[in-house]
Amino acid sequence: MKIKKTLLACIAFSVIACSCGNKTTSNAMPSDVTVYQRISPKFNADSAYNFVQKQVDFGPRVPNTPQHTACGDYLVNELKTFGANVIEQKMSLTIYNGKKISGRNIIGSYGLEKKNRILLFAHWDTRAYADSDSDKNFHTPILGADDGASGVGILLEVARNLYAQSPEVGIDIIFFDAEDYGTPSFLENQPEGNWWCLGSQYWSKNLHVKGYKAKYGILLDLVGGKDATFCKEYYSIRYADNIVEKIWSTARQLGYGKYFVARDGGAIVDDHVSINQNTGIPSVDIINYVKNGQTESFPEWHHTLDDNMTVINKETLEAVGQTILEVIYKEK
Ligand code: AHN
Ligand code: ZN
Repeated sequence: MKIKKTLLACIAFSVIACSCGNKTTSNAMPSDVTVYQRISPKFNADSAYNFVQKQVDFGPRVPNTPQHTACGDYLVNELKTFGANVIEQKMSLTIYNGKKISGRNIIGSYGLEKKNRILLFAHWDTRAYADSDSDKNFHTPILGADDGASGVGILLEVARNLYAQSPEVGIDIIFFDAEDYGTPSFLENQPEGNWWCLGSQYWSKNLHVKGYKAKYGILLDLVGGKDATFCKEYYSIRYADNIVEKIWSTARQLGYGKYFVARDGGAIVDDHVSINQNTGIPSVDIINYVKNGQTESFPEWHHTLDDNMTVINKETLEAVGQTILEVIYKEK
């Protein structure tokens, strides 16, 4: 018994000794671990969740429907309530089948006098087709709680914080329209062309302010789902490698490394692509899209009728929202 105890003590001592390295301190607890001090205001995930719920309560937000118009008006109003300077960019867009839809990009700006600016964006429309659901639901529009509303909800909560406390840089928040009107997968003849991300394509060629420039841009897409994983998306690394590192290392310091993993993701044609290609604003996509060896996948509710409030998770909203706040309040 005595021997056993001595042996255990020896093992315990050597573990402690090892963990202290060659430092001369004899503390059992490592005393040189510095805890990261957040400088941004606390992100309120309950409030962000309510902003997601409010959008979903309108029903699907498919262009050319009354629900879409009503939600757009609501978003303009919220941004104005939170002190943003709001510009609505209305446009006519041609979709994959040659039909025309009316689109509206909603732009809220803070600190207009500031030269140093950061662009934050998400899409506010939802998909007209549940084309990843069972075939009887292919033509039913989706609620897009995660696909659409989550990114906008987080950015509305960011806007509420910007109103309460100004960061050093100027911020532009854009809610892009018609991201999700891409060619349905059930169509046998897939037309040539870039039919996703129509609102951001339009903006990238028709900036709301002549000569608009930002240091960088961050896109939030599918950022509210339970057990979300954000890999380092291909175009984001290609065009904005240092911004990817900035965001992922900030997330890790804040304790959100479980969500922001240090792995390369697949390539996603999303709202950041035309912005990277046409405006020269290096932009990153934070998106729940996982690459595992040869297989790449969206979450299982993506483009199905299951993309409703039951998949939305407050911890995920907090991980993304707090990371964004920290990144922008650190910026000079
Ligand atoms: C592709 O599916 C290649 N791009 C669309 C990205 C997307 C759709 N994000 C949300 N909905
Ligand atoms: Zn989508």
